[in-house]
Amino acid sequence: MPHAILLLNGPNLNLLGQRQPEIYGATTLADVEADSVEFGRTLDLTVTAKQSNWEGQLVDWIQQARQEAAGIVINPGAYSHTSVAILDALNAFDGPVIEVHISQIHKREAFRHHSYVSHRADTVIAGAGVHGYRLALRHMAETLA
Ligand code: DHK
Repeated sequence: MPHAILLLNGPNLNLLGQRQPEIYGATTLADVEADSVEFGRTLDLTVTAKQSNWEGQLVDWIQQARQEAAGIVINPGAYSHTSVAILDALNAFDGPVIEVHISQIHKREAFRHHSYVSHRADTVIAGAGVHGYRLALRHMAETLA
């Protein structure tokens, strides 16, 4: 039985490929999402990909995942550094949580060094570019095996 995985991307990640490509790369979110679904299939994971710029929408989807997903891969974008609400929602989720940052946040501005989501995440991947999503899915598959 494939495991259902929720892949969540937060604010401004809809602009992947257009926004600061020197930091976030040239790949679009549509490409990342399609690749994650495909790659997930090879790992026996059914990946559902969602993106929102709205904190409350992300909280709603994380709450929904309590019934619908075995694990969550999340790039919370800037909400990593601000959102106790997203942390609280993730704390109400029982399965594995993997936090992905495309950039190496610890090499960047000091305000990006702290992530509220990291207080809950079982695994944190930063600085691997969009390949970080594949790394997360591979690790998720091993964790759930
Ligand atoms: C994406 C963002 O939008 C930033 O606000 C974070 C993260 C870093 C990333 O590297 O994917 O600080």
